[in-house]
Amino acid sequence: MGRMHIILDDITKIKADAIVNAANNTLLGGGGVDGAIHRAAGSELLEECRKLNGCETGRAKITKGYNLPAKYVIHTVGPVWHGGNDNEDQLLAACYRNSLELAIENGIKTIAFPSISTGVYRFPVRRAAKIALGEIFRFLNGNSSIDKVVMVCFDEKTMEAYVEALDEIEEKR
Ligand code: AR6
Repeated sequence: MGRMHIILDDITKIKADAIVNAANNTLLGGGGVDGAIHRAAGSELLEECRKLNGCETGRAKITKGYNLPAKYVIHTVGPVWHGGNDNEDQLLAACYRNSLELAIENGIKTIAFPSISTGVYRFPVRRAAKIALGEIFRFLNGNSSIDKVVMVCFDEKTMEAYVEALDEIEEKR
């Protein structure tokens, strides 16, 4: 297991250097985890987000965490699921990779991710879990400056998908 952890929790409660937000292209808030993060962080988060001019799908931008226990929020935009032939897998992997790269640039050592794209954006969760963990492990193998990555699952079904994906990766080792 090492630096990778999977937990069942509410990401707005996590005390890490950064939590990741599954945002949309406007970065101006929404439902799901995005809504929860904006509510918990307070209106200053939206004020800072307004200055960022949105974010492309697969890319990431950073803000402060304001009233959150986390110091920073890394906002990334996952792909909307259109059946799998619209570059969804590559864009989802890019979300994790670009978020981790931004973390390193900002001296972040502990980071928590939600299950990007598997809510409102309808990406199949088992497929998303394999891509997420594969990308995180690939990144950790090449970077020693990140101490801890936590996948924060909000429901049992999501938790099961990520635990299964982790088991599969560990069996291959
Ligand atoms: N902590 C951790 N995970 C959560 C929380 C929470 N507090 N709340 C929800 N989740 P979603 P997406 C889980 O829909 O699919 C927004 O409107 C949720 O159960 O939040 O990337 C944005 O503005 C699911 O497993 O994000 C975009 O428009 C996972 O987070 C759009 O939704 C992702 O679900 C993005 O859709």
